[in-house]
Amino acid sequence: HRLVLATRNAHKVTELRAILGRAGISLELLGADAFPEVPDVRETGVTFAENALLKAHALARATGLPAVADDSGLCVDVLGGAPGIFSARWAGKHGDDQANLDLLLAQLSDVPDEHRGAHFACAAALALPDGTERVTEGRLHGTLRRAPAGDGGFGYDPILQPTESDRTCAELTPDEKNAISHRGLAFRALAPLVGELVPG
Ligand code: ITT
Repeated sequence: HRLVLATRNAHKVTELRAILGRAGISLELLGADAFPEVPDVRETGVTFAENALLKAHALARATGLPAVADDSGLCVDVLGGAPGIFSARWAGKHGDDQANLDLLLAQLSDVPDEHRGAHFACAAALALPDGTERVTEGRLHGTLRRAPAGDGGFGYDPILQPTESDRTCAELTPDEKNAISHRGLAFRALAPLVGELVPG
């Protein structure tokens, strides 16, 4: 299956190689960086699914190849679901994980433990050059710590402790995280659709 991956986030590339590789479909994943001429997509959607589809369609159109994309983020209960689709630029600068995490912790400093529920959400999109599209979603529920812990993963991983775990996502091994993560769930659901729609 020759498939291009519409992301400029190296952490996503690493996780998706592992997740899709294990899903029984071998995929040739080429990052969007392999196509420097393809402009960045403006993420104008109001949902994870819309933004994932925007990214996948743009790369499929530009390359003539089937494309997959991930749009994801952290949704905090007490903030009504924010940062949500704005997770990558919560503190202003796109992709500044440390600043985003520091700002969120500061915003939640007065929130008591029993109200620190949150979840990661991921939409996985597949787009073909002819316009065919599929999208699947996954969530990982947990609670937010008061201080970061762990060196693994990326983004908000050091503060999200999955329900029924005593560690943060950043303290899980990559395999442990992928087994339960929003991204693992979304892309394992997408894998059979890739198998149906993309020639092997
Ligand atoms: P692309 O659009 O190029 O794929 P991006 O990093 O801009 O890369 P998003 O717009 O989907 O991707 O934003 C995702 C943000 O949500 C990311 O920067 C993290 O802050 C957060 N996030 C998503 N998945 C996460 C995970 O598994 N662990 C921790 N934080 C995550």
